[in-house]
Amino acid sequence: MSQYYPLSLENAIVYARSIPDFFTADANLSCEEIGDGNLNLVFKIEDPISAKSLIVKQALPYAKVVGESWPLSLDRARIEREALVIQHTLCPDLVPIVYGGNQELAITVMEDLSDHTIMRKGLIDGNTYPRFPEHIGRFIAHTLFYTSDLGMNQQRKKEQAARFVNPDLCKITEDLIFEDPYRDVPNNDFSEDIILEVKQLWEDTELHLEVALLREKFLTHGEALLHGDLHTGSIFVTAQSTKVIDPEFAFYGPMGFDLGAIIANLLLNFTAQPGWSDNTELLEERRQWLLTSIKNVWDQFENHFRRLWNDYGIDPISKTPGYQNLYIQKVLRDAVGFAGCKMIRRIVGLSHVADIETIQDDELRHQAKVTALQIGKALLKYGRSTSSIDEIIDLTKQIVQT
Ligand code: SR1
Ligand code: MG
Repeated sequence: MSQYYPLSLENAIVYARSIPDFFTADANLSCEEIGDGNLNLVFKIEDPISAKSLIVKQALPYAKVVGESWPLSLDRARIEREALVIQHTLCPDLVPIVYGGNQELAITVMEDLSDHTIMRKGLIDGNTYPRFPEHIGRFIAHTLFYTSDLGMNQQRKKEQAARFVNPDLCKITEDLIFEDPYRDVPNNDFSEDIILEVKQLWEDTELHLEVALLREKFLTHGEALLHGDLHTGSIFVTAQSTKVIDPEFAFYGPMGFDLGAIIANLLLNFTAQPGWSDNTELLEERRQWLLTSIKNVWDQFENHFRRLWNDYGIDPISKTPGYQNLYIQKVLRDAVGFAGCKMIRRIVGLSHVADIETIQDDELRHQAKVTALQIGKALLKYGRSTSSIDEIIDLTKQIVQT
């Protein structure tokens, strides 16, 4: 029988004390539940005397954002914990340390990152993060390369892929990103002011074809171990540091998916900027920083990935002239298409982004949604023809100029 129960503040403290060599036995620990995500409980436990702290994260057996009517497997806590350990091994400076965990209680205990800010909030507050493109480009390159057939033993990769079969969380993505926004279903969540744009989306079969091709890749292309939900709410930042958290959607999927998530979320913030920048000069400056960051993320990813391939590729046939270029081109095209899907889902489907939703002015909020849909559709339609990231930057600029 399952031993699972949702932790109270007191239980979380008891559990935190069981982590060896962290808190002293006489520490007077405090605990608060700080989770603001859609799916889990997150407790911060602190010793006010030593100022040492850690996080106890517990998966709930249902989606918190919807309620008990949407059951979810607790195995996602194991998947998240194991993904964090792999990602930390590959990028120790970019992923929190895991101190422990408990399978039955669906708990992971990890490093507290309270000195960092969630990137989405930091961007809304107008901050910039100069080291972010190198950090996230390197994170994506290393985690994808070393978990793919290019960088790890191919038989071991199959065994690893089996440990990351993640049906419940993939089903959320399949529904919320690749299906619901393109048809009239109750699960959608959009404001009445964009009903015309949404109806156009439902009727646009040229667009649906692109979504179907990307959905097929998501369902069938197990290229590498993805983070699976790499939006700016899954990233902690300071000016100097970047930490990637929350890989509970991890599974073996197409490499472009994680890159697409980063591109989409920077572009969603880009579309929201008129709601946050109170003069034209600041607006232009902020938007330029976001577009330059998208380019730099891609360039950093590509440079790191090519270097890993050339220096650490394990497979002689992958050194065949021309193969690497075609592979990188495929990843770029997929990333652009997935970015389009991920922008559209945040406007039409369940679970929106604060960058847009918290804009106070109704007209500016409306405009941000319309622009996000325009860019998302353009990325989807252009995705399969993309040959450089610069084209995506130009496409975005053209859309906001017209
Ligand atoms: C029901 S979960 C909604 C969304 O939150 C997560 O962060 C994922 O993006 C998911 O699609
Ligand atoms: Mg999350």
